[in-house]
Amino acid sequence: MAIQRTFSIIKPDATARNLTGAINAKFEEAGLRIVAQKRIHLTKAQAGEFYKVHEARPFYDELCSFMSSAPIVAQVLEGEDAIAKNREVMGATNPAEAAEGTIRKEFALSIGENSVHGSDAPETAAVEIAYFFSGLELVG
Ligand code: DAT
Ligand code: MG
Repeated sequence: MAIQRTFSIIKPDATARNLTGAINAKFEEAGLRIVAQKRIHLTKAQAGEFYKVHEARPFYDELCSFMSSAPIVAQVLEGEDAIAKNREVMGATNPAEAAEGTIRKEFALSIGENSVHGSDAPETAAVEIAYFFSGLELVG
């Protein structure tokens, strides 16, 4: 597997509890390099656009309200097999099902307020990176 890039978000529940550094340490310990990073406060419309794929789901409105409730940290992580590796470090969507040592097991509050987002495939990673960053902001 070659070097890949994936898109990551440290979500409002985590920035609010000052967990950015602790979560970044998990990424770096796993061999993921943070090649771009910025703290921003999304509008509900911007969160809605990002999560458009979930538009029809019953939790969509709640998800968009949560994602715009406080600042997020948007990131690009780079490394060997970065998409799958990041999903592994994140843990399952529902923290009750997340493996020991994962970010969601240690920090998530609930299935909705689950501390991190990570791309699920190369195609979504490319779209998500481009939504938040220009090429000039990616510093490998
Ligand atoms: P993931 O973030 O693990 O890729 P997903 O893409 O299925 O999970 O869902 C996106 C986000 O939506 C998830 O991180 C939290 C929220 N979510 C998912 N399922 C939910 C549910 N049953 N109730 C409330 N929020 C949910
Ligand atoms: Mg997802």
